[in-house]
Amino acid sequence: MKDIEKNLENNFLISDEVLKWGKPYLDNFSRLMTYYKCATMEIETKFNVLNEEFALQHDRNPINSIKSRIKKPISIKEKLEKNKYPFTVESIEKYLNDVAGLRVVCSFTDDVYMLADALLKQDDITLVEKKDYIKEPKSSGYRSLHLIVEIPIFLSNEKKMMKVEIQLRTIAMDFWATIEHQLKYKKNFRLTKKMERELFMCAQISSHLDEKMNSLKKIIQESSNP
Ligand code: 0O2
Repeated sequence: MKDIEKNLENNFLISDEVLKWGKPYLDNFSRLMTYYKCATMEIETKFNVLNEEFALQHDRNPINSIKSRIKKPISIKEKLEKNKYPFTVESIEKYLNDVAGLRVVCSFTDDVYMLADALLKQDDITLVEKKDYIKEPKSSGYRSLHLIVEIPIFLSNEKKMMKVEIQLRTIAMDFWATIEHQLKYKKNFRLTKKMERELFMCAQISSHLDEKMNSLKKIIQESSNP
């Protein structure tokens, strides 16, 4: 029990409501979070394999970095409550798609699509939802390719299907999203309309940069493999 409480506290959930759940329920919560962690590990391995294989064939790595995270209990609670669902282990599994999240940062826009296609072709992966914010950026200017996939994890006595959200983006998209997030969520400060417009323009500049880099890569590729 102590371990679970400590684990929850480490995740910044200071909520009597959750501690009131009692040991069996807390155990279920902890077990579910572990399953999500296992699912992100499976997907991360798949991307690492694709990265290695591509490097063998093309002499460069398409993946710059991979980060994974399990949503904090406090964020899980807020998201469920925002959507009027009860904060229970059952609701988490049923209604949330982004408890397990993976961010794959690539060198070029072409790599984003190549990796997404290669992953989705694998026969243990099921696509649940795809949002292409590269082709259709958000009104903020945000660009990334989002996939919600389902993947099996194999436990000692059962196979469990788990959902994972994957965000694929280029270094330029990641730079913009990271800085924009930092600026937007600064305490006691609200961005003005002018600042939002400027951030949108920065997103367009980063998009232009991606296009330039992508076409340079194509020219170099074609001249080295005529
Ligand atoms: P965290 O901690 O990154 O997970 P939903 O997830 O269904 O509630 P929505 O809008 O349908 O909401 O999901 P969507 O559009 O797929 O985007 C969710 C995630 O994309 C966000 O996660 C961010 O990581 C990222 N994102 C979306 N829009 C923006 C944006 O304008 N700027 C930045 N920097 N990131 C964005 P969370 O839930 O915010 O948190």
